[in-house]
Amino acid sequence: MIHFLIVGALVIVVALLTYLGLDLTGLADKMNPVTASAQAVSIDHLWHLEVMVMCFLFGLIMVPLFYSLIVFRQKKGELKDGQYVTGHTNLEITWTVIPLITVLTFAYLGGRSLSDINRIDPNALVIKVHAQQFTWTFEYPEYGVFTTELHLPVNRQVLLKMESKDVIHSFWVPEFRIKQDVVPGRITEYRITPTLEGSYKVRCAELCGTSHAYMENPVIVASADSYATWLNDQAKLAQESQTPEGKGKLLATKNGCIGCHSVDGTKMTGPTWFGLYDEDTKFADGTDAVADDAYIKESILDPNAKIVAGFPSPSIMPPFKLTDDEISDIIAYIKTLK
Ligand code: HEC
Ligand SMILES: [Cu+2]
Repeated sequence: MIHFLIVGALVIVVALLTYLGLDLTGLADKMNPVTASAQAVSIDHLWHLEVMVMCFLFGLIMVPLFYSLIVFRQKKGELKDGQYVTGHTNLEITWTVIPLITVLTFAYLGGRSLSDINRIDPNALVIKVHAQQFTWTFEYPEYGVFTTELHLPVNRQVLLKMESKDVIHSFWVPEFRIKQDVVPGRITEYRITPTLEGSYKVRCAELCGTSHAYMENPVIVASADSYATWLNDQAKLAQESQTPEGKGKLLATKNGCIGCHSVDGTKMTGPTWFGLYDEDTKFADGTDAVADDAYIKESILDPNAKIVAGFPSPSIMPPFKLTDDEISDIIAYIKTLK
């Protein structure tokens, strides 16, 4: 009996120490990035509870193990077999019922948290998300706006309707906690209520090809006012973009080109478009060519025809099926970038 009391006390002490240790080192819950959505709150809460239960289970397993190793060690000269114990109905009932209750409790808490997360706000803002190897494009349907940055107003539920152009991707903003697959051929939904202004990143969380690791775009959560201003500006820009250059810019955004190509000289997954037109381009095989209309057209329709020096072969860029008109609009836009 005395052994049970000692082990019981030690289990509690070890569980508490484990929890304190995890908490001090920040592993208990601080290891998650900041909590930036309403949905994250109940996930964090559940996580915290689970860590506590895990600390207790850790103690419950480790303490009897080490206690037995030390206290019930075979003494010198002791050759007899250990006492043979068999069947203890009460004990068996206990260790069946307690875990059952624990698991059912967590199933209930998990279900409750899931329904919290899926709570539907009929006034949710709808934004379409297009995923493709290897970038994200966001569409604000009522405004005809396409961007490669996701802008969201704070404290308002947003419903993302997500589609993939090619393979399975996964939409993940760690600060929002929730993760959702984006599957070709169907629309998946993702509801989020951002609660903290700031800039985050959406990352693809489903290995989707060679440049999967670079599939990340900015997510900007702003006050309702500055979100509205931004959206109006974008809508105005979209309206004004009826010129070939303007249409080209829109096409470059819609197709995700500017997710890989910068327009100001910054290095991204692909070569910058800044100063590209009419300049000499060097290729991986040592040859070179002037970036004229024909070359740019070929680069779009068949990226593997010529690989720009310093970029991996085969090309990371997927071939795009664009019409001649669309291509000449994009070229008109590229021409303006110098
Ligand atoms: C997934 C990233 C990615 C996307 C999306 C992408 N590209 Fe590219 N692009 C690249 C890479 C990497 C290269 C360099 C390798 C090569 O030559 O194929 C490149 C090369 C090019 C070149 C040749 C550039 C030069 O410096 O000579 C042009 C032109 C081009 N892309 C146009 C486009 C257009 C237009 C779109 C959208 C319709 C687009 N790209 C979408 C990654 C991308
Ligand atoms: Cu992906």
